[in-house]
Amino acid sequence: KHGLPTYTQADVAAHSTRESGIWVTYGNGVYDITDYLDMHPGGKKILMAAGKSIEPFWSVYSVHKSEDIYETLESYRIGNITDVAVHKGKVDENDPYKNEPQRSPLLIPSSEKPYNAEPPQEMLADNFITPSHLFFVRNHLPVPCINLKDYSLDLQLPSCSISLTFEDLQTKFKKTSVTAVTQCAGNRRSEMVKVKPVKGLNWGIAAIGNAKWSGVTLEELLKFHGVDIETVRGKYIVFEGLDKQEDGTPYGASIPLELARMLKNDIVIAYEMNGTEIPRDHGYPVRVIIPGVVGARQVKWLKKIYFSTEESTSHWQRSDYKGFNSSVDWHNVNFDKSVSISQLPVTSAICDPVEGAEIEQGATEVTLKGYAWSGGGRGIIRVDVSADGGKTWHEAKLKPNGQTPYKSYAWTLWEADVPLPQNVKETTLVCKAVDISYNVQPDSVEGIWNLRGCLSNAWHRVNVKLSA
Ligand code: MTE
Ligand code: MO
Repeated sequence: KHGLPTYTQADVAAHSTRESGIWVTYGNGVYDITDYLDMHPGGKKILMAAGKSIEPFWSVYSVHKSEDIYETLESYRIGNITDVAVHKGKVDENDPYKNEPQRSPLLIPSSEKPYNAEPPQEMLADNFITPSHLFFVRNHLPVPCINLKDYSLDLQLPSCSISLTFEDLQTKFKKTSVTAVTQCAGNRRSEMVKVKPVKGLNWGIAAIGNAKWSGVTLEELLKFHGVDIETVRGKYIVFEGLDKQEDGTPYGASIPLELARMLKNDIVIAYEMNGTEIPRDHGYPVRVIIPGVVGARQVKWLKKIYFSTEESTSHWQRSDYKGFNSSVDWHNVNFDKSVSISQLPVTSAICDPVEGAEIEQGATEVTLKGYAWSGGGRGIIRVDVSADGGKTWHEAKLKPNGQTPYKSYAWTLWEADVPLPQNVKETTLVCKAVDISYNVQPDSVEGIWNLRGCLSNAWHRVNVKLSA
């Protein structure tokens, strides 16, 4: 290993395409795996690590933990890395982001402060339950540091105010679980940006995840304190977090009480995600889960719940997360005139293959994998896929999600082997889903473009290369 050339992380990062060669690192070794790509038993997935460290991927795909595989990798070694230990500068005491949690190196950030990130899309359809460390993160503010001993959830009820400790939540009530999708309103925004620029994080298709949340149902919590959600006065139920803007106003959101009544005991004040405590990025110690509804209302680091005659006054309720027609732009937008996004429209996406992928020479079929989901608990009844840009369609095989058609809060993963067009150099793979109400996805982005790039749910298209 000595005497080999040395490289920097930047040199490795510059080798992430077949043209430049594909390099990865492991420990302080640098490996040129270009010639190995077609031999990799796991296929194209190895490209996720192109230009990066392969270690975090190996810890997810643990079949790699064997001497043989390490030896194979060693045979591709071309050098050593010079700057393995990234020296972190001194912590800036005034930085509001100085206490952020540890995060998986697999997440791909779209912004660091506040931290926003999505997992590699090729990994998303691997698991029905998205592992917590791979779940997308959407933070608007620094992650609050919460000591469980000091934590309380404040309920402002019509007749009194109640303060509940974490232990109260765990011990005084029945534990209920719900498996539900959380999706950011901006998921798939990058497709909208291609039509015309918008304001917002440039999300790919992975600002969505499916998790099992456990806690107390909102209905039970209220009933225990003598409040019947059916008759309580007010028009909205408001949730506030412990994360605060510089002027001290917390992140907040609301849903109409009418919707809360419809969802009844499906709304969960959660203290567990996927069977363990909620990770800090996802709302430790308590967050509200409102299945079928846009991510923005599922307030993390939940501090306060109250009833009101008006919507939450937070910026994110009033001046964000709303839809507009394609002719409205920043010079003529009026946020007050638009309805807040709550239950989301039907969507689907191809997770694998990815844009620009090369399909094996001589292949007659391609295997597509992806997700489909609709808001409001509307189950997915069909996913159509095409390998010729939408001229001919095939039905994907849906994996049952264990929920019922009118209460399908979880996503539906699907797979399809689709015949490939012959004698062409490239083609477009497409998917579109149909929900139980026969809602369909729009065929193009143009007609649904909006200035914030929300609700981007057109047919999902992936261009791939074929070797003729
Ligand atoms: N709650 C608080 N307190 N602060 C936030 O910034 N972001 C919201 C919502 N709840 C947010 C929040 C948005 S826009 C989304 S999409 C989801 O959390 C993301 O949840 P996740 O980070 O667990 O994936
Ligand atoms: Mo979001």
